[in-house]
Parts: sequence; structure tokens; C-alpha cells
Amino acid sequence: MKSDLKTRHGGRILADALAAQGVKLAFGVPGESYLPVLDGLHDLRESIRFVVCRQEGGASYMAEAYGKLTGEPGILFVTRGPGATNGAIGVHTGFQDSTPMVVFIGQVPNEFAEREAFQEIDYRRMYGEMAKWVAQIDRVERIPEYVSHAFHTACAGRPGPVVLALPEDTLFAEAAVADAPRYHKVRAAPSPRDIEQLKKLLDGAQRPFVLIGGGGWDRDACARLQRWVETSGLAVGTSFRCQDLFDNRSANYAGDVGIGINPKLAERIKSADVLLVVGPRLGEMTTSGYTLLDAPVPKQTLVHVHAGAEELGQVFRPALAINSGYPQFVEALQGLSFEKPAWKADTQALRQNYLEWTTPRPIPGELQYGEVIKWLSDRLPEDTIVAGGAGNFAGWLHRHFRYKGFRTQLGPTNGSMGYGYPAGVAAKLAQPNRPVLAVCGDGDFLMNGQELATAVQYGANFVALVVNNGIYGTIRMHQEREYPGRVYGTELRNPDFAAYARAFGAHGETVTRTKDFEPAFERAWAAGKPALIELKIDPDAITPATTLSAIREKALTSKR
Ligand SMILES: Cc1ncc(C[n+]2csc(CCOP(=O)(O)OP(=O)(O)O)c2C)c(N)n1
Ligand SMILES: [Mg+2]
Repeated sequence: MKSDLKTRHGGRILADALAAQGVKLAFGVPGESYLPVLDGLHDLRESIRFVVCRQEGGASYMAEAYGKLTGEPGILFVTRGPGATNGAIGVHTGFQDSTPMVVFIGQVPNEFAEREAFQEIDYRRMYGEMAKWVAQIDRVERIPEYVSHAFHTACAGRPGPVVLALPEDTLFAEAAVADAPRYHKVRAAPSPRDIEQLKKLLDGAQRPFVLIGGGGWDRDACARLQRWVETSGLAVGTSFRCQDLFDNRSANYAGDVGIGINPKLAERIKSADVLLVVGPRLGEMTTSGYTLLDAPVPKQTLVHVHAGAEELGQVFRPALAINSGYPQFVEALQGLSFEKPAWKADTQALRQNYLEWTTPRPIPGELQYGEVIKWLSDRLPEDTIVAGGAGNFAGWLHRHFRYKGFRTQLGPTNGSMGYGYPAGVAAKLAQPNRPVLAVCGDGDFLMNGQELATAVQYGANFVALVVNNGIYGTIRMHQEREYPGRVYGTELRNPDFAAYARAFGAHGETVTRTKDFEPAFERAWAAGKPALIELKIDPDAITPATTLSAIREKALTSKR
């Protein structure tokens, strides 16, 4: 009987629905469009922490990073119109990164719908291509159903963002309804026939290669896969910005398969006979612009394992397509074993190659950024979460940092700038016992530098590096290659980043020489508050391996 249910307003029903789904942390910027939700969250403030941010772009990245780190949906609240548009960047990131998220957006009351009322947007159309599902909750009684549906959808198969619009009248209305219990993570599992076929293909392989990546892994599955791979003697690469799915210190780890791939590794993947791909979508960044495999029918015998059935055969027609969650696939692998001396020798050669490739080389200027990253890789505790953004500065991180375990890396595979700093904040708030480092570019950092205020307000004590070369370096690099000497729109006049950090109440330092980094880092690490270290690097040092001037010279020579 309904009679023993308490009548609640929509905002409180929603807050209770989140609690029932297991939500502990949510991010957002408030708006008058969802006041009842804030009121509901006020009641639950001991169990759900609502982190108030300074820009919805930062908040949406935090929700994305939370989802990526924990595997549970990252929760975002933004107001209608302007809040929804500012917040889109994290939704796009979550979609391309296969990250579970549930995004709540205020909406005009139903009685004003389709009049272009104040800040009105149809979110189904706006977010249609960026989310797994977009819906609007028009009836207060159905809030628990929509929230349960949203959590299931965000986590099922290939995870991703779901957007729910909340018309004002739904939130202010009252109802006596029951909460829905916590969601399931629905994943397929391989059939015995899939595994039999895989065994046959691997048994016949002389030059196999394993590529892992994508979203939907967990710590245990990664550890078990690693043990299986090590026992079999196979060589493994990780897809773009998924370097933490396999311990980079393992003798079976051959490197990352992303932007700026080691050319020898790229050649090896092209010439593999069997390519076992577990998790990556085989997107543009992971396939070096669709060149590592031929589309639609690769030369390699492709075994593609993916949690989303619709990803299989999307670009590359696999010889064997396995629709499975990754923990489920790894479980099924446990029965397979191989004894192949040829594989082991090949893996050793690939490993040697990786070690050579990742040794820092000198760059112009007094600050050897590669040495700094290598030092950090050796110095930081194993479980440190390293959050990075997009820009050439991240290239050193990809190449010289050794990720040591599951979710020690947070990076945007959609190459979205401004990610590292808010991701660092979210990581520290989600897992306060783990150390956190954010690595940002000068352009990249200032896209969300305002979230220093959030870090200080909530005591998210972590260290951020800002790699300052005074340019939008990535674009400048492409510019010099395509239009040498015609520099335009890529130069930056920067603030004093250390003073900027101090103005927020954080610790700030500036480092210009390699030898000053270590003491500055130790001070920042021990500061007991959010800290920022600006690293001034020579703008000519454009990648770990080449200079801007060399790129310009080469382009000029080829144009002459
Ligand atoms: C949100 C967003 N805007 C623009 C771009 C295009 N873009 C890619 S890298 C880059 C420059 C990055 O500059 P910075 O952070 O200073 O790093 P650097 O390349 O100089 O190391 C730009 C503008 C992008 N990827 N994301
Ligand atoms: Mg820069």
C-alpha cells in the first residue's frame, strides 16, 4: 500500500534516488532552475557531498574524472541554458572516453516548453550525439524510475554519459513514491566457443600482439590479465591515455599505442599476425590515424573484444568478434595457457625497444622537463594518481612516466584541454588517501585555473605542475610544419602562475632550472594545501624528440 510512503518534493525524491544508487559525491554549479534539488541534498548533506565549482566546464570534468577513476557514474548538476552549454565539454569527454556519468540539468517548467523561454534548450537535440541517452523527467512520480534507468544505461556495455533534464514543475511537485534499489552493471560474457576459437588463433600465431584499453575495467581484471599475459609470454601495448591498465614496469609491456607512438612499435603492430584487442574502440588516436590496421579488413587476424556490441566491426572487420565485459573476458581466459619460446624472445626485444624509447633525451634550455618526469616517476608513491590535460607538454608524460597500476592515470582521450586540474581536484576528493599530481600546460591550465578556488575550499591538497612555454605549443608545431615562419594566434602572454596560485590561498613556486625542481617539489608536496609549480621551459623544446626550429627548417627546405 502506498499509504506508508512519505510525501516528498521532486528535489528530495531525486536526492534520495541518488543515495539509493550509492552516490557519495556530486559536482556542479547551482542555478535557480533546480533549487528543490539543492534543498533535497541539504537534507542528505551527511551522506552525499555536493562540491560547488566555479565553472561548469571544470565541474563536468570533475564528474568525468570521478567516473573514470571509480567506475561508478560521475554526477554533475548544472543549470539550464548557460550551465548546460558550459558543462558540455565534460560530457563530450565522457562519451569519447567511455566514462559512466549522469548529468542533471535544470529545465523550464513544462507550461513554458517550446516557447524559447528563459534559457530554454531542448537537451535531447543538444546532447543527442554526445550522450548515450537524453531524457526529460516530466512527472514527479517517475523520478526513481528515470534515475534507475540512467544509472543502468550509463554503466551498461560501453559506459558513457546520460543526461536528464529536470523541468522546474517536476521538482517542485510532490509525490509519495518508493525509491529504486541500486543499479546493476550489465555486461556480456564470452561464450565457450569464442574462447575455443581464440585458443586456436593464438595457437597458430608466430607474432601475436595484445592491445588493451578503453573504459569498463577494474583493478582485479587488470591484475589478472597481467598475470595471464606474463605467464603466456605475450607482448602488450596500451591504447591512447589508457597506459595505467597494465603495469609499465612489467617485462611484457611494450609501450603506449597513441599520439607520437614509438615507430618501431607501430611497425610491430602492423606486422603482427594475430592482434588481440581487448577494450579499445580502435579509434583515430589508437590506430595512428587508421594506419596500423587496414579498413575495413585488416591484414592482421583481428580478435576484437569489446563491451559494446555496436563497436565490433564498426571500422575494422574482426576475424573474431567477442562481445564481452573485460572482467568477464579475463575470467574466461584463465583456462588458456601457452608455451611459446618465440613469443618470449619477441617480447624481450619489444621491451628493450620500449626502454630505449622512454629514456629522456636532452632538450633546449635549462629545465630538462624529461628528467623531471622521470624523477617524478621514480619518486612518487606507486598509487599516485597522475592527471594530465591536452597539449604537447603531455607527450613527455606519456613517454617518460611509468604508470604502475590501475587508475594511476587520468587523461582525456578526446584531447580536450583544461582537463588535468579539475581531474586532480576530483581525484583527491574521491580518494583522499591517495597522492595526486596534475600535469598541465600553460594554455591548458588557464582553461580551468579557477578551480584552484574549489581545491582550496574543499582542501583538495595535491600538486599541479604548469608547463609554461608561452605558446599554444601543439598548434604552433602544426603551424610551423604547414606554414613555416607564419606564426599567428598561438602566442601567449601569461600571468605569474605561482602568484596566481598564492592569490587563491594555495602554495606557489616557479622553477627555471632542473636542479631546482627537486627541492621545490618536496616543499610543494609537503605544503599541506593545494600547490602549484610553474615550470618554465624553452618554447623551442616542442616535443621530447624534436625542436620547433628543426620543424620550421624542415618545412622551409621542403617548400624551397
Ligand atoms: C578545449 C580545447 N580547445 C582547443 C584545443 C586545440 N588545442 C590542442 S592542443 C592546444 C594547445 C595546448 O597548449 P598548452 O596547454 O600551452 O600546451 P603545449 O602544447 O604548449 O605544451 C590547442 C589550442 C583542444 N584540444 N581543446
Ligand atoms: Mg604551452
